[in-house]
Amino acid sequence: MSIFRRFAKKKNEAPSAPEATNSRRQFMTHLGAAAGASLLLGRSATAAFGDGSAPLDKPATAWPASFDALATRPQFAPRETPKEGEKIHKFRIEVTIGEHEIVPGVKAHMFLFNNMYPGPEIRVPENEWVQIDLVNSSPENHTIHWHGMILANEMDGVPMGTQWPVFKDQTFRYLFRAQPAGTHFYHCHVMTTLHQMAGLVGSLIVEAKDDIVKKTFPYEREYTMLLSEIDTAWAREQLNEMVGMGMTMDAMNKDPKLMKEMNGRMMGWFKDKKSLLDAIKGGYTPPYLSSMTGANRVITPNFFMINGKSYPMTDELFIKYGENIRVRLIGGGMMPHYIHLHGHDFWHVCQDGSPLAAPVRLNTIPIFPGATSDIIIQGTNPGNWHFHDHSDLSTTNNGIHPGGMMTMLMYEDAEKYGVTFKDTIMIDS
Ligand SMILES: [Cu+2]
Repeated sequence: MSIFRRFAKKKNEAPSAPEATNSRRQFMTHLGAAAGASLLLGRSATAAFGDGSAPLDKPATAWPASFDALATRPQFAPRETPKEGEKIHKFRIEVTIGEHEIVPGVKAHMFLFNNMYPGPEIRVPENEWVQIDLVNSSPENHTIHWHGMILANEMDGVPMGTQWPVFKDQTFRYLFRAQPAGTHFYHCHVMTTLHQMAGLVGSLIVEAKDDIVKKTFPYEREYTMLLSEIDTAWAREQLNEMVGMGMTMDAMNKDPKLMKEMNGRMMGWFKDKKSLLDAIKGGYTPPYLSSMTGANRVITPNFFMINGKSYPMTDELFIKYGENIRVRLIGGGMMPHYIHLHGHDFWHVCQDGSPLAAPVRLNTIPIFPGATSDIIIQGTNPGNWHFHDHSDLSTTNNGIHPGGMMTMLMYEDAEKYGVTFKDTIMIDS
């Protein structure tokens, strides 16, 4: 850090050219590989270490003119309620336990939203009202958190935080205005690690009224890719334990006295830090010390999915020469993924739903848990191209490559452009 500062200062003092070259050479010698790496990125030393217009020892003093400091304010007051005559888009989402097939021969018992994993994609126009009835037909309790939505606190879906969890045979009605526009998602917030991994996640697309992405890159087709992973053995053990515990909680829910006594003691829920410390003094053992919830072991995902399927059962993306497609990537699991497209660069156009200040050209995009990125792929290079997580662990099924988070970008008109390809879905490696 100090060396960077010294070098930048020297630059600002406008040394003569030979002196500057000499400084750079000394800098390279002293810093060795680290400094060399920056220079090897293809930037000149001047550009890499400050060209005087933005010296590295001074913070920026102005953002671009397009920056709007008020842009994160909700357009509509989140605590408003629908007025007479305003349209409300209504959905019903039921939670059950069922079997989901990840790849042939691998079925997992999971929680399902409307009998699907991931849950149904909810699409609503920006700023319109959305009403979702969460119907719980499973023996565990759940909520739904609307990830990315700016809504009233009571609608945020945090159990013991903003609402009581929704017990078996209960229904909870969520109501909010769909703001802001963009690619978002929803997931259960009860024991999130397990409930989200074990199925309770889905995409929430809020369609912009005036979509800068569509205006800049006209497109007809778009794809949502919800990325997630599961440790099948851990999920199975935990689900078994949780279902048992859910039944206990269900009994408590039916007896108000028991519920009051519980006072958030189950599953590590306490009103505040003091009540946790008091409970520990009184003999309470936090679940991370002696598991109340099954096996005490670190979670190790063994299946990596795009929209609930692992390669080769993942859905392909189709494109034609000259076409733009929009791809909405959602970090719907617990691990970061690094999605890479062969044979193309693409444009990163939105992050967490909002358009970027300018599209960014990439060939690999990190998708962190909880984040969403929209990209535009332009049909510029006919063929069938791999599109996959570049973290190799995530391209396996139960430790065997190929599998996991892989799919293909397929040109429907590839043959017309002379591309020949093998008629096979598995790579023999
Ligand atoms: Cu849940």
